[in-house]
Order: sequence, then C-alpha cells, then structure tokens
Amino acid sequence: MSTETAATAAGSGRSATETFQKKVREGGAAVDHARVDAIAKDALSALHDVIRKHKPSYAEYDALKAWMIQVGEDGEWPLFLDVFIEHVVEDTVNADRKGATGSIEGPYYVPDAPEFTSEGTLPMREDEAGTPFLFQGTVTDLDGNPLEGALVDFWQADDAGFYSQFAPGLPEWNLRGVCRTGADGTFKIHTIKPAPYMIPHDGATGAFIEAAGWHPWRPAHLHLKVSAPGKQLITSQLYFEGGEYVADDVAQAVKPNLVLHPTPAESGSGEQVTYDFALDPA
Ligand code: MBD
Ligand code: FE
Repeated sequence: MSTETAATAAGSGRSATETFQKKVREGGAAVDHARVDAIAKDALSALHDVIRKHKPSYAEYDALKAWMIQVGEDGEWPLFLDVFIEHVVEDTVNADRKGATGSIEGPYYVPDAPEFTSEGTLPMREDEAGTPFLFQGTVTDLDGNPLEGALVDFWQADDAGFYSQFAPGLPEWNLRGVCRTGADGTFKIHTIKPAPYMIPHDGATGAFIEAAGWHPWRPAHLHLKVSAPGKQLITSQLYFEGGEYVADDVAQAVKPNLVLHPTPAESGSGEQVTYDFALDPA
C-alpha cells in the first residue's frame, strides 16, 4: 500500500510541475522584449560577477550543469524556485499594499478545493492526527468594513508534514478547503495543526541543500489566498509562535506579523486563533 511516508522528491516534483504547467496554460504572461532584455542582461551579468569572484573550475561548472538537468528530471523547478527565489518576488510585488501581509505561495496550491460558507471543517481523514485547531477571523476592506462573500482559500500539510495531491495515499482534498465569509465577513475553519515541512532529501533540491550544509526545514505553516470582488487577492502564510524553524525558514518566508499566537480552544480540545485580513482595493 502506498502511504504518504513513501513520498519521493520526484513524485511530489512531478505533481508540482504538472500543477504549475496547468496554471501557466490557463493564463501565462505575454513576452515583453524590453523587460526580457533588461532582466536577462542584469541576471546574467550578476552571475558572471559571481564567476569572476569565485573562479569555478570546469569540474564545478559541469557539476552545476548535471545538477540543473537533475532538477528538471525530478520536476523540482517549482520547489527550488519557490524555496529560494519567490520570497523576493513576493516582497517586491506586494511592497505597496496597505492591508494584509503576504507571503510566498509555494509549489503545493491546487485551485477549486471544496467550499463551505461561514464555518466548516476541512476535509480530513476520520483519524486525522494532530492538535485540533480553529482558525477564525474577519475579512474587511481597508476601512474595517466586513466583506460578505469573501473567499479564504486554505491549504496545509498534515501532522506528518505532507500535502494532499503531492504525496501518495492521502485523500484528494485532505486539509484543503475554501471558506466563503457570511454577512458579517467572518470565517471559521476547523482543522489540525500542521507539522514543519522538510524539503525532500532524495531529490536535486535536497542534494543542493545538503551539499551546502544547510538545513532543509520550513516551519509549520498554514497557506491561504484571501479574495473578494473588487479587492486585490492576497496570498499568504501563517506560522506558530515558538515553532521550530520560525526564526530559520529555509524559504525565508516568515514575517513578524504572520506569526500566530494560539490559545486553548474555547470549546472542545485543541487550540484556536483569530486573525483578520484587510484587503486592498483592486
Ligand atoms: C512548502 O510547503 C512551501 O510552502 C514552500 C514555499 C516551499 C516548499 C514547501
Ligand atoms: Fe507549504
């Protein structure tokens, strides 16, 4: 039987690459030659400067080529780019927002998860492991007016650090769901707390991290995309105070106001937290 702990880098990489290619097919950006010229020139010249500084040998140059080929064969370009590059793109794209703070999307978002209104429990296994967790809040405009019909599109890893549709043996929509806010703009999402995420170490991204002597961990996190008609969609992540790797995320995607401070649940067991989102106008 195939279970999530049998996940491989190439398996999750293949799914992440297919998911990404589908997204691009459905809305890729047009080529602007002036932008390509300016960005490619600067990117290549920054790389040339690195070579002049570190003077790699031909053996090292060949190791780079072999490694890049392997990243592609493992389907790990989405993983590698989102871990090491996306945080700067996100920072610059969202620099002028006044509302909710963003963070990187990462490689494991899938659109069209099951939807519920106001309050619901994410799809999960009957015996889903992990601390029960209530994530609740209000979606507003920048003036604090509640937004009815806003969407909180939510996804996370399970208590073993695996994402449904990117590791074997998990129900299709496990720990993925979309909550539509009610008239008062509030949402209540019942879930479990995720575990920290380890970059797979049997693929090219893991080999790169190991070769550099870095650690392969992201802190436990919740992913979401919050949107409403006439407002800018925000993609973000939330972390847990005191959690392992919060101060040392391999993807450098933690910001101080994305760290949650959960309290004991007011009803039932587990923990809860309230976190509000103010959306910038479109
Ligand atoms: C993740 O779960 C993630 O969120 C990111 C950004 C990269 C790799 C794995
Ligand atoms: Fe993630």
